[in-house]
Amino acid sequence: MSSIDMKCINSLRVVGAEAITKAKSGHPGIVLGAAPILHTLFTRQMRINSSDEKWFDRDRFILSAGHGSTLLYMLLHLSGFGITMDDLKNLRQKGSMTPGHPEYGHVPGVEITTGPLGQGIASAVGMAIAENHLEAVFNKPEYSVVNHYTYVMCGDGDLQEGIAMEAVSLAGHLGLSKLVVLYDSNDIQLDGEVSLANTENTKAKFESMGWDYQLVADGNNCDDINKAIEIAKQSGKPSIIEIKTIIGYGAPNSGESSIHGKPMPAEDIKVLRKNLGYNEPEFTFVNDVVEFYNKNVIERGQQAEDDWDMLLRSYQKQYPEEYAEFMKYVSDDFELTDTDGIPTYADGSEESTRKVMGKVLDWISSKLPNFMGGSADLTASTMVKGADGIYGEDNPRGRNIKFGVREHAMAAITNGITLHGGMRGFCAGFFVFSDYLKPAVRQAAIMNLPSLFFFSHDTVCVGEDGPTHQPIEQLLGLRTLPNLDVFRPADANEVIGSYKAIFEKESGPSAITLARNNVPILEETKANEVEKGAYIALDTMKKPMGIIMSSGEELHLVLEVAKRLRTKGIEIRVVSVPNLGRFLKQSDEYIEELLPVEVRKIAVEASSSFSWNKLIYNSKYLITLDEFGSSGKKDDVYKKYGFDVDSLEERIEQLLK
Ligand SMILES: Cc1ncc(C[n+]2csc(CCOP(=O)(O)OP(=O)(O)O)c2C)c(N)n1
Ligand SMILES: [Mg+2]
Repeated sequence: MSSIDMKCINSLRVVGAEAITKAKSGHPGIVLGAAPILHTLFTRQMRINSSDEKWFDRDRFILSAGHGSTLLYMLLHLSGFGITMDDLKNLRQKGSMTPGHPEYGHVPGVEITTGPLGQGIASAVGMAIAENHLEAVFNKPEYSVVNHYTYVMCGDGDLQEGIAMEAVSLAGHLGLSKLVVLYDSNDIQLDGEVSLANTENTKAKFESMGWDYQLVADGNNCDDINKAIEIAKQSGKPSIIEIKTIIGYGAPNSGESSIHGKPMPAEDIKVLRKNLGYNEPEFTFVNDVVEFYNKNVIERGQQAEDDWDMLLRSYQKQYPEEYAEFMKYVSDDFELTDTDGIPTYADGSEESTRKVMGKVLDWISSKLPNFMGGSADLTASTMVKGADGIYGEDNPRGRNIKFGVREHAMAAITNGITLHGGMRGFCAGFFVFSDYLKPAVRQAAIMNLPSLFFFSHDTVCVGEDGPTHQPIEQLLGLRTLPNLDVFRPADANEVIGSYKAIFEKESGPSAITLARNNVPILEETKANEVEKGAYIALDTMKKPMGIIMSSGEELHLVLEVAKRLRTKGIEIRVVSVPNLGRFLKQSDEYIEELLPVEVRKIAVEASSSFSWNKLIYNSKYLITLDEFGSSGKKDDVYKKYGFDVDSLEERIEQLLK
């Protein structure tokens, strides 16, 4: 290892510590400890090109330990991504280019928003799946047009997370050989020694899950780190390299948890400089360092892309059709414009929304070759699967991912597939277990990713499985997530309306909740109105005596009630609300048109009442469900909570008196 490596690493350490101290906030421990790891990765391995940030065949780097953001920002600064020294001086400040944790879409060169431990490594598995799949679809002998690695740096905390283990287990099963995890193993975490909470054998654990494991005993030795990465790249399995580092290396309290997340006092930075033998001015990367990165990251990366461009040009000549298709993937140039072959339903036919959705998804897969996903061991229930067979080592062109019962990793992997570029991920599970994966849905919402999440069995009328399987507050939970588009279609027409609304928008994640039971296709529902979130499904001749809002399966009950009450002279308007969030964003005029202020409103939904508080302030008019369900036949369960036509009729009649 050369002295220039040492100089680069020490300047990353000192400038990082200075930036954190200036910000009075941040995590110096990982910056000082792991600087050699990322210096090695960036200067000797990463194929990235800051003048073409989104170069399709770049290596992907995921800082799963998002609290190491300062280190990443410095590397991106030196690698030409447009982050300036002023940005580093503005670390963690309002509106800065250098926010507390890496933010996708905000900081150039950041591949994924991280911070919630475990999410990064799980999404990296999704990126590696996308890479591997695209390799299989497009590469030809002599033409590896898709050929990049997914590198992760994680810490002890990441690997303690359940989501990480779910993802690691699946990655081992899938044999994702181009996934390389660099484990910053410093035996310290926020509260103290890792041994306070862990006694496990990392090597045995990973090897038993189908990974290659290597140990680098001296985390300050770039040559050793690099050698291990070279070996990992050759391996036919995913690889973890456990690199022993010292948290806060060079600081007076190095090796202690107190350096994890507290800015260093000015005196400590003096000691750090002394310990490292570092005398350069404050906030400065000297010319040698800048030139080293110019040559070893920027120029090397430019050359790598130039070489790839040459390869692609001859691929274009040799395989013009594949090239044209590849370019469609690269620019995500797929649109669901025609409706040829879309499932249609005859009047009066019956089908559950989950089955309709399953068929519509199969149809979407037939139209969009880059649509990839699956279910968490519930394909037979959710009806959600990808096309072209099960994805795996023997069928990498398959687009159906068998996630196993790993909901949390499933959603993060879905985000990774989408983040990779060229692909769009989707996944599915039981609605009640959406809580198992919600943090990853939140990540999709924060990143504005167009990931798709499907949830079947969306009310207590799943019946016999009982309260553990009956969602109550889940719909509210999803509706409260900013930037998540939540659909709850009532029948086939609204399922079609939902997918259209999703594919017509620019970006952002969507969730669709679907019902288990067969329902008729209604003449009152309108696919084209779904995009507005709500519309009048059944109106009155004269001014309505009441308005009932409902969604999903309950809409069917409400329409029945309205028709019965009409025979008694009680005229009710029924408003279908397949997407409450969208409806609340409509103009005042539209909301007033559907819900005139002077008319009594009632909401009927077998789910938490809190969803409706923005439209109805008096809980008397909320026919909802705020207790756990119970096991029994679906009709009996529905009746128990008043969600049968007779009970609803009686209650609504009472309320409108
Ligand atoms: C899901 C989640 N839980 C808790 C935290 C808060 N947190 C951030 S870093 C950290 C300690 C992690 O330890 P380690 O990965 O070993 O990092 P090191 O102290 O070595 O830098 C914790 C608890 C978080 N960011 N995400
Ligand atoms: Mg640690």
